[in-house]
Amino acid sequence: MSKMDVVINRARLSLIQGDITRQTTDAIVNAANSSLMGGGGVDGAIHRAGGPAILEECKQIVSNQGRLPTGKAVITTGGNLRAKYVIHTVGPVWHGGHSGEPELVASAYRESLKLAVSKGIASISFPSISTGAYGYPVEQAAEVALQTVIDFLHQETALNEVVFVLFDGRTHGIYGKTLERIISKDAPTG
Ligand code: AR6
Repeated sequence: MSKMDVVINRARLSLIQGDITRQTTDAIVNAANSSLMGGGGVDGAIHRAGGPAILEECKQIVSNQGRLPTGKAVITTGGNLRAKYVIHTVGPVWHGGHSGEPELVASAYRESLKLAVSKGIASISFPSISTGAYGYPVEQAAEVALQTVIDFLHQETALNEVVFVLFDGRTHGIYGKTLERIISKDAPTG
């Protein structure tokens, strides 16, 4: 199964395996770090594909408001990307799960979604925040990520599409199983 689609309230929620820099949603989300100066993983890929305009805007943001705290989000142009905007957020580093990691990763998704809605963005793609260099176990991150997006879509109807773009097959598989479990649990019975 390479693509999974469900409808949540007014929006479509999809899981695909792929490269987020190639997505055509209005915005893509970057799993950045607080410096906003780029890095490895998806952050490196987005800056490479999007070109220098993104880093220029990130520098401006940091000079105006300082480093971006974990769980917060800011927006820049998409530069050369097909997406018009990049929303940069910072997930938590995994320290075993008792240092507020679930709340912080939920906040990273929620703040990104709120910022998108405030900018009139209708479609958005997310990577699996924190599960690469930051070491968050994928099973636990998938649960929080999907539940946070689903809860948001139940309350907010301005978005019409949310896509999770999972880079590797293992991560894609875990998100798929997790979404199936959440959907079947939420389904009306009787
Ligand atoms: N498209 C989609 N997902 C990707 C891509 C891509 N092109 N490339 C990697 N991934 P990570 P984090 C996946 O490490 O854990 C950076 O250096 C990757 O396989 O990018 O939040 C930042 O500057 C994994 O599943 O982000 C920070 O310092 C997921 O994206 C730090 O890493 C997240 O992995 C942030 O760490």
